[in-house]
Amino acid sequence: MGIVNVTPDSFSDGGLYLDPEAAIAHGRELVAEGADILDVGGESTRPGAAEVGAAEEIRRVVGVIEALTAGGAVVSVDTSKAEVAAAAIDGGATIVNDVTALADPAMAPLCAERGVELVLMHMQGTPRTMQENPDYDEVVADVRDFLATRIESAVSAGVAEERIWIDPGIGFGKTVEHNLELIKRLGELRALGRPILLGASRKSFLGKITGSEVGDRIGGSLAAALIGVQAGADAVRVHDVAATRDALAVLEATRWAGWTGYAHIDEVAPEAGA
Ligand code: HH2
Repeated sequence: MGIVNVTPDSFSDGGLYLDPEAAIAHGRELVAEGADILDVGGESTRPGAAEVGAAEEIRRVVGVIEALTAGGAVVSVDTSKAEVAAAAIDGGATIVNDVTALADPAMAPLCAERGVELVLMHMQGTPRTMQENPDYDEVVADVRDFLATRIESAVSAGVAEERIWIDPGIGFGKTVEHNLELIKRLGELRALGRPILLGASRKSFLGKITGSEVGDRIGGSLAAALIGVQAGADAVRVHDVAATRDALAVLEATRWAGWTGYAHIDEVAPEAGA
């Protein structure tokens, strides 16, 4: 999942793609790099970010979504407002990525009615306050229990269970330790029976570990994506699609190394110069 932030203030690429033409070009580039899904958002959720009204969020994302879906891209809309999600679905989005996991009571009924996929993400607190004092009894169990209740709410509002994704919400009300624990033990969330999305790309916990500034966290981001997929993530939400694709291709190839079950193994010629 490639990130298209149509915002002035996102933590890593704020302002770069606020112009719709720039956002559309960026989305197309990410598809060319191998993104299966584009996650288009019009409101930053970084700690302390300004809230945006629905009308402004719609103005930022809908034209971009229309252009990208017209070109064949699969688009998710990164919003917590049902009004924005509805306009995005009209524009062609088929996935709603809700970082508040249904804080808006109209969100689940909308997703049920429109038959779209729904990502439920864990957050402690709100973007304005979430990093003040994150606190858990046991972070993995607490996140799992929260997601279980939100899956139940979505299903009872009529969302088909097979359309639901879950996400531990790396960086949303979590210390460095909490983030690391969640990535390392991501597989425990599989008990909920839903596919897992992981978003660690360029986040500040990586900078705290490596000392790298936000634009220079690709190494840390790739490591987090690989560890996350090894631990059980089904999809990763990233800024650097081409590099992530390459890293995951090596992981995938390594998983299959030595397997002799190919039907036509004899036809696989040794690679020249390998
Ligand atoms: N992280 C961000 C935004 N949306 N959605 C999901 N499902 N999971 C995430 O981890 C996630 C998300 C924050 O990253 P970004 O979009 O790069 O920044 P900003 O919120 O400042 O726009």
